[in-house]
Amino acid sequence: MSQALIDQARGVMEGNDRGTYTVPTHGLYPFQWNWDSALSALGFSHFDMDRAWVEVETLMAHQWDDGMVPHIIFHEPDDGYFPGPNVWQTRRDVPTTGITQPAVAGFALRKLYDRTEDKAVARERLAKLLPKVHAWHKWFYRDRDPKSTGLVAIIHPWESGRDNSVDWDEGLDAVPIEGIAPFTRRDTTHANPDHRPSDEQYKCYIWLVEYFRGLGWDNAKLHDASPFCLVDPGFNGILIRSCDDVADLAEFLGDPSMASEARAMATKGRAALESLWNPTLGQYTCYNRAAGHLQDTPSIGGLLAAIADVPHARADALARRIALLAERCGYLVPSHDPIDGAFDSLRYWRGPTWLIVNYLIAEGLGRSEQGAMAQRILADSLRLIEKSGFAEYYDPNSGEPCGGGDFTWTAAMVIEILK
Ligand code: 9WN
Repeated sequence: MSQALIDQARGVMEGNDRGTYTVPTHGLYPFQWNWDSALSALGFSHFDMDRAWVEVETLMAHQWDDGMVPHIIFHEPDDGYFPGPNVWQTRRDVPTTGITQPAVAGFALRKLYDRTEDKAVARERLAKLLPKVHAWHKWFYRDRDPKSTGLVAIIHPWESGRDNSVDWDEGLDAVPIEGIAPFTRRDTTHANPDHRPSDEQYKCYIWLVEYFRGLGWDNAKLHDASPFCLVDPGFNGILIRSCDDVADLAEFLGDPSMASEARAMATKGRAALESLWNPTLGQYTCYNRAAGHLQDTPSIGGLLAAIADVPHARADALARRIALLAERCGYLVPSHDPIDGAFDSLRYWRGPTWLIVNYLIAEGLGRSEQGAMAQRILADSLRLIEKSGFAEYYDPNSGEPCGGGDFTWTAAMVIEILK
């Protein structure tokens, strides 16, 4: 059974392989996405190590001069996706968006390095990639944490990778939608509109893009100028873990100065993460930096922080919180607490279960003495695959497949879990 699933997963990945990068799924997402690529590299690493490195190399080749790594790289023209390059107008030779996505690349590189048998080859590839990933991390702490709190903010919901999470509702209330150019969504022609963000949310997304574009995509200005400025525990957790992984890798490469810089960023971030602990919910929650308060939204972002090697007492509490969620749905981990009024079992990041987040949470819990819960999450993930195939995400009650089909990172996670 496992081998059959691995073979199928490999087929999905190969179907979305464009040679030097993968698309998340043909049709709905015809370009290279940042955190999709880093996670897909993990899948490749089990059957084609060279291709795994190439995936991350292609991503990092499109880093901006200031260190930012964009969230989409528009390698080939394709008008099947909105908003395309003509909306972003970032003026790059190969067009990209002007915002970023979760910093998974450092975490992925650590695994690629460990798994590459010929360490001379691994070191050679790493020597070129690691300074780029480190520069990205430094960019985060410079331009997305200008007051040096230890926690970075996102300025657009798309940066989080959890586009329409309930976490962003309050922040989006501060985004005016007047004056945007009329547009036609393309996502709803590929996927069921009931599974996608609402039109109102799309207007906010586009308003922010047009606003940042008007500021010339100058990252030195965007954080303070944005009406949407949210500190997400999951996003920060991934960055903290990647900084630690970069520190380890820099030690392997014999670069003590990079190692100590990266370690210092991780240590400061991990200490600051504590300020996002929400004792009422027993999980981390988002801090609305624009409004100046900790939110109470019970979303998966606060569980995803488990990836950051959090204190054992916190990991234990997160495992207990997930056990509670298990009583409220059929398949862990729902992206929003099913007993909260805003939960929607079908609508994207407002309830459905996603394999990539499951994997990242389980990976973190497994390192924090919560192996039993990690195994339970992975077992639920495989039950979903067996029931509903390689979907973009799943209804956490029925296990029904949602969004796009034949999804690259879902397939990559299956290989990662089963190998
Ligand atoms: C916007 C590609 C991406 C993922 C995100 C997911 C979704 C895009 C969209 O698809 O976002 O970036 O248009 O819906 O939310 O996590 O990287 O798979």
